[in-house]
Amino acid sequence: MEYLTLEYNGDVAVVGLNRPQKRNAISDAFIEELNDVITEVEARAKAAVIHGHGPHFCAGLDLAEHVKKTPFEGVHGSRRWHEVFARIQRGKLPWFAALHGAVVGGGLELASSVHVRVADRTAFFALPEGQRGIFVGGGASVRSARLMGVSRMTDLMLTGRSVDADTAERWGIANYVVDAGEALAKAIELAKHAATNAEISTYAIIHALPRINDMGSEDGLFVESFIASFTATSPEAEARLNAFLSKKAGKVTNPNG
Ligand code: 1HE
Repeated sequence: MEYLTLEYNGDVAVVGLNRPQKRNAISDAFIEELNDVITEVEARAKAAVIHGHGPHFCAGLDLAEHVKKTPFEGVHGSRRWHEVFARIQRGKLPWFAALHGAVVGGGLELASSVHVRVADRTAFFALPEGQRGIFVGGGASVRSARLMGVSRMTDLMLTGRSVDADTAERWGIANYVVDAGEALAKAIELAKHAATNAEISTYAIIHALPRINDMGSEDGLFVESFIASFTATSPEAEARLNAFLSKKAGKVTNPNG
């Protein structure tokens, strides 16, 4: 592979963006390789982690390639990002991102398509498209806006400013903030835990929650009942519920010990 690395840690696939000399900027060929890696990961793993090699997670769109495109090629390019990132957001597996350094433009769009984001204290987040004379095209107007809210995203895009990891956590972009260099280990730990969930519950969590979030309350509650019943009456749920009742399954832990 030219742009990515792929390793396995038990049931967890660890995918590395690996174009550090260009700050992991995403070209057309990079997106196609990511698409192929997702296919491979879905066939073998139960959860996945994505991280960046080098000093940054990802500098976004490969701007050198973008300047050569016609308007129509630009639309197709954006739609391809949507297709590939949708395979992450609404695929078979839960994805976790380990973020450090620049999480910028398309890098933030990629990070917004995963299910849980762990940022270390070196991470900074920005949408500099306004400064570049372009617009977001990898799903940020939908995914990143839902994470942080339209008002904050408008501010980021109009001012081009960066926000740090703690602000990103406050804004709902990052789920966890850890010390420098610790994001990958934390993301793998979380992914390993998610890999032990019932597959059907994980599928419901990653597919139903964003859809219900887009529905009106009554529709959402109605859909929730069917998913709740479908998962709870599965053989796996029966086995897991019985394991708890016969004291063979772990309890929920108190974070304060
Ligand atoms: C790139 C890119 C890139 C770096 N496309 N080549 N994204 C941006 O507007 C972010 C642009 N990048 C930066 O602001 C900085 O590079 C960083 C803050 C991310 C990193 O800074 P630094 O000092 O570590 O690296 P650098 O020296 O700026 O970059 C190293 C090399 O990577 C350099 O190339 P070189 O040939 O001179 O060594 C840079 O030109 C190159 N490089 N970023 C191409 N993005 C689907 S729509 C999505 C829309 C967007 O993503 S817009 C946001 C684009």
